[in-house]
Amino acid sequence: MIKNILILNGPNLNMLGSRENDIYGSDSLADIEQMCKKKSGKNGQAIDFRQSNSEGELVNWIQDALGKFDAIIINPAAYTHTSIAIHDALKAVQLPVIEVHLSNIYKRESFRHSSYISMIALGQICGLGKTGYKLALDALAELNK
Ligand code: CA2
Repeated sequence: MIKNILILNGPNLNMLGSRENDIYGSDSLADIEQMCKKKSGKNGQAIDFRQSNSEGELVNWIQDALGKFDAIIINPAAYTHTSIAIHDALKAVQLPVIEVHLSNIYKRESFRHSSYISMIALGQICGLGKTGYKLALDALAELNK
């Protein structure tokens, strides 16, 4: 059963809602956390929602997830396109992973078109704004059925 879910957010996502609203929407990360709390409650899931600007901290959190969480939803932000360390950590813990992006990374600059995460993820959701987080929680709930 996938019940306990770690939701990780990468660098600069703490600035959501304060600028670049045309790309990322007007909600703050706290708003998205509240939305995830509501959705996970309805789904019978428990979430731990975190953000870090530090690659090492994200790697530590992924390593620590083993034995504490059943799945990981991650928006690695810019580390999506650069981080072999996050790729390796996610691969090592062997938990189901869903990758989420607020924007459609394939409609943007070419350096955003590749992801080190998607090859180890169950799936990737991008371009649907904050709804992507809800869909990821629903997808994990469906896996229990
Ligand atoms: O679309 C996404 O969710 C991204 O993961 C967001 C990252 C970007 O590097 C990825 O290519 C796609 C950037 C997050 C930065 O968030 C900001 C929010 C407000 C103001 C400035 C940056």
